[in-house]
Amino acid sequence: MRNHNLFAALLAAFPKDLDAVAVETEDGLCYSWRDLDRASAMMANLFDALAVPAHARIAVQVEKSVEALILYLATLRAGHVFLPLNTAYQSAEIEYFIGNAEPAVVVCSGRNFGWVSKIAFKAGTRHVFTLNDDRTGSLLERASHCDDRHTVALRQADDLAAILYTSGTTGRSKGAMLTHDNLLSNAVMLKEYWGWQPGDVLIHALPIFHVHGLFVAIHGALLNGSKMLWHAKFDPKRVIADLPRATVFMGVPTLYVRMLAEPALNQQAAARMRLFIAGSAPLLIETFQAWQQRTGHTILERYGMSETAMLTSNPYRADARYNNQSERRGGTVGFPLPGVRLRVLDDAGQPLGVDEIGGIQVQGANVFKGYWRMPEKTAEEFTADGYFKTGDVGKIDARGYVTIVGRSKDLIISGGYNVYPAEIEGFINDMAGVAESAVVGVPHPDFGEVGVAVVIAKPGAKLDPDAIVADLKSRLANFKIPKRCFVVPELPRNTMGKVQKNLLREQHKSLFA
Ligand code: MLC
Ligand code: AMP
Repeated sequence: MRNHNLFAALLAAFPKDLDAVAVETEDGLCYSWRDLDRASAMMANLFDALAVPAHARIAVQVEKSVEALILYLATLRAGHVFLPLNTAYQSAEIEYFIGNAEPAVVVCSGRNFGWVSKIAFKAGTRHVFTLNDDRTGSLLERASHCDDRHTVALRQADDLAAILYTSGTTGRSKGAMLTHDNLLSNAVMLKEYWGWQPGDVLIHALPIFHVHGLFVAIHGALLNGSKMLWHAKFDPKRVIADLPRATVFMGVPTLYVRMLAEPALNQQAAARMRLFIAGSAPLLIETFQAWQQRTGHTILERYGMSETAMLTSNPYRADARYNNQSERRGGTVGFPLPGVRLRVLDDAGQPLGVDEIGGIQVQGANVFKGYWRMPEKTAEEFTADGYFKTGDVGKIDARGYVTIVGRSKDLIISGGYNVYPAEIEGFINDMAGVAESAVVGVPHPDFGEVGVAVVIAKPGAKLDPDAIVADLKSRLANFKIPKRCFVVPELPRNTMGKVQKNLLREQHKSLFA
């Protein structure tokens, strides 16, 4: 029987020379392909020895490190479900994810062990390990006693490989269930579409708890047997210094904006590069053009989601198998990728014509299996004929290029991270003296968009905007904190009494100009 385990496909793509460098860190530490194989085997054997039940969730909140990458590979290898968590999440957020996912194993950094283990044990998790970014922690200690050979667990195409939590416009976060086939089919197709070739070297500078850094970047490099230059944290100067040793870079728009602010970025620095890819948030046309002028390279913008991995992409080169277009058009996200069916519909569910704006729906092998233990939410997000409603609003031009013009979901994308206003408003509304609040996204030169909170007080109550922000800071991930907070007498409303967020956005649009 064929093994559909994603790790089996990645392992099969390892180069013949297993002693070649697979990952090089900024300190010059080199991990060979053999190291990735053996270390992931040891961790997978540890999970087997613990008798972790098949298809168990392994929740991970650790700093970026090569060992964290190996933990991801080991989870797949042992046939479990990887559940990555943003390092910025605080206890209330972690408590929800662990309570909802009921992981068999939780891995956290040593400094968080106290509070994370308390939450995990309370939720019934049997094993809590630590993993630090300096190659220490109980996970590595325990795995070091395990055999470094491991037979990859047999998995079906439809078995879960990962759960990624994405917040909802209402209510709590939903865990998007991604199967081995969702991830592998997308990765195999992108390898072809983006022309990965022998000798490619990827600069990996994104976090590894989201689709972009974890799947698009890592699967791309591994499936091509390509070396990764591993940056634990994005630093524009260090990325620019590494460009002459690399050929591929992937980043959210903020990374490009920050690199453009560096005088060292020029044609010479980028001369050896083959491809710059951007996504996760809208890339401003100004950034696209400035990059072209400074480096001579045209950024390839693509569009995806946690629920679907990659959906559309500008072309890498003209290719008769696809659409024969070679132009990477700034401001667009390109064409539906091979195997992805994408349509734009009006509110009544009728298909729209060229350049008409409506809701984007998609279908394909890449589209997730549903939300973890939320069958009603899953049903709501799919149409009767099996298309997933992305919540993005866009149009398709006469040549087939897709443009995202907005979102029907109330969502702010800040520096590539999603922030759901409803979640922040819920926390503010619970504060003493608050009658109501509205959080809106406004343009920001660095993060693209940031949240601004507008709050009204209960009659007689006096509110301090700084105290509201401080309270939020103590409870929520830092990127979710509104960059400004205003206490006002009233919120603009329509005749139905609904808060008019568009007016608030308009009012505050120049705050960070
Ligand atoms: C950091 N801060 C942010 C922020 N990141 N504020 C708003 N939005 C963000 N994204 C704030 C912190 O709260 C803190 O504020 C201050 O900046 C410094 O924090 P830091 O952690 O030192 O920041 P920095 O390292 O500069 O991080 C910026 C960044 C990071 C752009 C490098 O946000 C990042 O790596 N973003 C990439 C996200 C990503 O990978 N997205 C992919 C999603 S997948 P204070 O006040 O506390 O000091 C997806 C699907 C797809 O969407 O299509 O790919
Ligand atoms: P996430 O839930 O973090 O996976 O975020 C997915 C969302 O990011 C999508 O639904 C889009 O709104 C947005 N997104 C991703 N790529 C792009 C892009 N290239 N341009 C505009 N928005 C994007």
